[in-house]
Amino acid sequence: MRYLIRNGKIVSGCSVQKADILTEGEKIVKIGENLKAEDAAVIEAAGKLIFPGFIDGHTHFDLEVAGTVTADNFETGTRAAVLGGTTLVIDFASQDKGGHTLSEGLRKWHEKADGRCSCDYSFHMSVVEWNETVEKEIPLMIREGITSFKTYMTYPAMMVNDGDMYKILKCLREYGCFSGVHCENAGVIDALIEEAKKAGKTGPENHPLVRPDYLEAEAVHRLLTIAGAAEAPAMIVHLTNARSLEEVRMARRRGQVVYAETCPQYLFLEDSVYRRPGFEGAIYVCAPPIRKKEDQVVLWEALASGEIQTVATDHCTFTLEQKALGKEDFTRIPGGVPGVQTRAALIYSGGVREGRITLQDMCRLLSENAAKLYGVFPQKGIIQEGSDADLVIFDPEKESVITAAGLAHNTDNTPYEGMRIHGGVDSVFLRGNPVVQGAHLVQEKQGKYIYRGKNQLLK
Ligand code: DUC
Ligand code: ZN
Repeated sequence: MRYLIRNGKIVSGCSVQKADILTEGEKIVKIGENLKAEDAAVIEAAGKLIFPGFIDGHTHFDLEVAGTVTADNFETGTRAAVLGGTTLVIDFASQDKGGHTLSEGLRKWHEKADGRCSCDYSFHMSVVEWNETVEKEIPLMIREGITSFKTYMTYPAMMVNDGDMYKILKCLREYGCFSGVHCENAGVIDALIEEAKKAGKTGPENHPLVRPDYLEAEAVHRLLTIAGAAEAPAMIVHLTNARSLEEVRMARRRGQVVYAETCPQYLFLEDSVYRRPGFEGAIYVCAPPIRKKEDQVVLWEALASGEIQTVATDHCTFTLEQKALGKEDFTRIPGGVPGVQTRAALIYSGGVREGRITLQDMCRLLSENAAKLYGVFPQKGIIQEGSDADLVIFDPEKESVITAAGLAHNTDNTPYEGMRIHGGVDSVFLRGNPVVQGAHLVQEKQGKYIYRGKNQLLK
């Protein structure tokens, strides 16, 4: 099938240009002015922006957290994703602790995802235990299309010690791969939790107090010291605050290669949400926690300057009933917020329209940089001849109000409830297939597993 998308403004990481796009099968075959293709279905996109399909490099679907399982699985999560303009999600497959292999983790994640996805999907691999067997599996992971890994400095079920972190980063560097790292100081957080509990503090307002910004910044500093010793690149996932960003800057000044990701919850919300009446603060419990207004300002500046490379979501959803598992004890509230469907509209509305970033920045932050970093460029992340026809027709004038009920995700809450948004997704093509039309999902489960190559962001 051929489609001719006419008169839209094509956004790339360096330009915005009016042109027509001709797709054939899964690919973009021609871009130019006044294209003619008699056998192609014509889509009129005058007044619309056309982005390369957005890439969300940080989702958690069908994941066990704190004795429960995320409300979204791959079926519901990717439906929400594609309605929000995301054509590729990269979820975190995980090794289990207790002598398990990466291959077992990968098999599990394929079982969760295969045949269920409405957008393309790929996996990072979380390494939670390091030994010679695991080390030998790295080439196999690369052959399986996994070139980015994840390590944790917090969470007992996931964290590795500093020595193993060093060994992992060094090994990954040798294979031309890297790890995204969750940076928080686990030991001091545990001590603060113990103190809070002893003092009878049980509500969600305590969540940001036991996970303060400086304990994230300390972990970023330690991680980057370890990465420096290993002479390895590193990525800070969900960076939330000014102090952590300063650590990234210092490491870069020392000549290190450091990538950084942030998420909409850190750009649009402030920590007063945890003090909302009743148990409402639980909706916003995620780790690291939501920070202060001053941090938001610094993060937006870092997006505009290119110091932060990508905005992902850390989509990890729980219903209010699940959040209530922590009604008597805030440390039992399952951590995570939804975001996979609202990311692009939020970034356009609050970022581009508010003059904080440009359209080109938005394209780099939501699509192009992630495609390069995660080794799928130029198959994805750019609108050019030969690339996958992953296209988002975006209406810059659409107005809406975000409500949990209006989203396709499988949960009854959103941290952006009631927020007015200017701009939204109209249609989405997934590898040449119109899967969203007029903001409605018209084809499901067309997603395929994407084998990824090595990071190209430095080139
Ligand atoms: N943080 C969360 O809040 N949820 C899932 C994983 C994470 O790092
Ligand atoms: Zn996460």
